[in-house]
Amino acid sequence: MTTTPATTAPPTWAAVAQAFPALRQTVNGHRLVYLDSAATSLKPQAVIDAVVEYYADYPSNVHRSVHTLAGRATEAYEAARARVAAFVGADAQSLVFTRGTTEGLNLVASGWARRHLRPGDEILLTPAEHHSNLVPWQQVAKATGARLVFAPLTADGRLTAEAIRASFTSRTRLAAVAHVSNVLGTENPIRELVALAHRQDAVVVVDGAQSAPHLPVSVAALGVDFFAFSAHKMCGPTGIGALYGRPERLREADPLLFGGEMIAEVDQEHATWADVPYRFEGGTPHVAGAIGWGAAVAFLERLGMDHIAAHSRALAMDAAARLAALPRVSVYGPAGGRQAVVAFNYDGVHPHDVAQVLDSQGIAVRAGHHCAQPLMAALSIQSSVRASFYLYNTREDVDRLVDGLREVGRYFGR
Ligand code: 7TS
Repeated sequence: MTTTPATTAPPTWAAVAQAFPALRQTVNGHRLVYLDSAATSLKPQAVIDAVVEYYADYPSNVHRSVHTLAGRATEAYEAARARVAAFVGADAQSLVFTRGTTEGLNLVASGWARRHLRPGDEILLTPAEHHSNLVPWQQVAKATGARLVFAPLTADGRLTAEAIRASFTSRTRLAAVAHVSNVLGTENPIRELVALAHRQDAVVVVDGAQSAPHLPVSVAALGVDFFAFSAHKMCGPTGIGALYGRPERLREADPLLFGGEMIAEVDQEHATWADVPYRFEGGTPHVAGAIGWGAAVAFLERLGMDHIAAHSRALAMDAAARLAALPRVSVYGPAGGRQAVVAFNYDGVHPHDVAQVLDSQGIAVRAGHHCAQPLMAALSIQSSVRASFYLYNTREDVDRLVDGLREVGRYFGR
């Protein structure tokens, strides 16, 4: 985690919550407690307004027409790129807009790895990866003859620098690891990974889906080659995300989509590509999404990422400790050090039933395998319940979750 000292007092989080219209409703007769932000976050009014303003006032395509509305749309789209790039410590020219983390990881897998990996090369992963950072590499391995290698986790689910060192070989050409786990909330030692990888020119791909919303991130300070993240988990619209890539790596990659707006010159038989990042943005992009994401980043920056990191961490740590103290509840992951998420099970009650009883009390959680089936296998479980916290949650929400679980016990007579 890149920490810069907080220069301002933390916001009043209960007041921050008022910026989110979705929280003004009751669900099943109760004030909504939204604990599913790892799946997608709620959206503040400022983001909704930015999207509405685009559609109402200047709903034009970008990078083509010369009329006034088109100019305004292009300017807003590119301003959003600059803002999102700066948010993760990158230059605008190294930030490709995608549909989300999944597309960004696929772009690296199909565009870069398929072209550069050879039989016998190794791709280093962990057993805790989201399927979006696993399945694309399985496909690359099948297509190129490269081999998947998994760095082991500790018994409590952590990835240590020692485990990375022990799993790295002279054949490792690429490592793809989540910055923060979407199930355990653990933060992985990316700098150590980068230091090892770059000694032998191996490429480091970071899945930032769960870190960008919560931690101050600097891709420059981390030194990663690629970093993929999604707007919708950080107060922005769905359907848009970004892939940061070191410009020289981006230039080594093939585009995923071919067509309009990604070319330099085209004749009947051939085409050449526009420079990065535009060669990866064929077709009309998600203009409203980018503009809304820019507004989301402005919203997060106003609150301060250090404050947000401390807040979501404190809530998750508090919830983990209080849930672990309940009879029949098992919490997964390390006791210390988790960011924003708590996965758990209630002994003898299926996670979906737990989620249903919580929902009947207006508490939204996710139950299932969380798109991390290999991790479920490593934990010797099929599935779990997951509560995930963000900047609009408060201690009162943790109280509601704990009370809700007591109700689960009463409901199922346990
Ligand atoms: N990587 C991680 C670590 C994630 O948590 C997710 C989404 C993705 C990749 C994929 O992101 P997308 O925006 O392309 O869909 N995670 C979850 C989750 O934990 N529950 O629902 C979606």
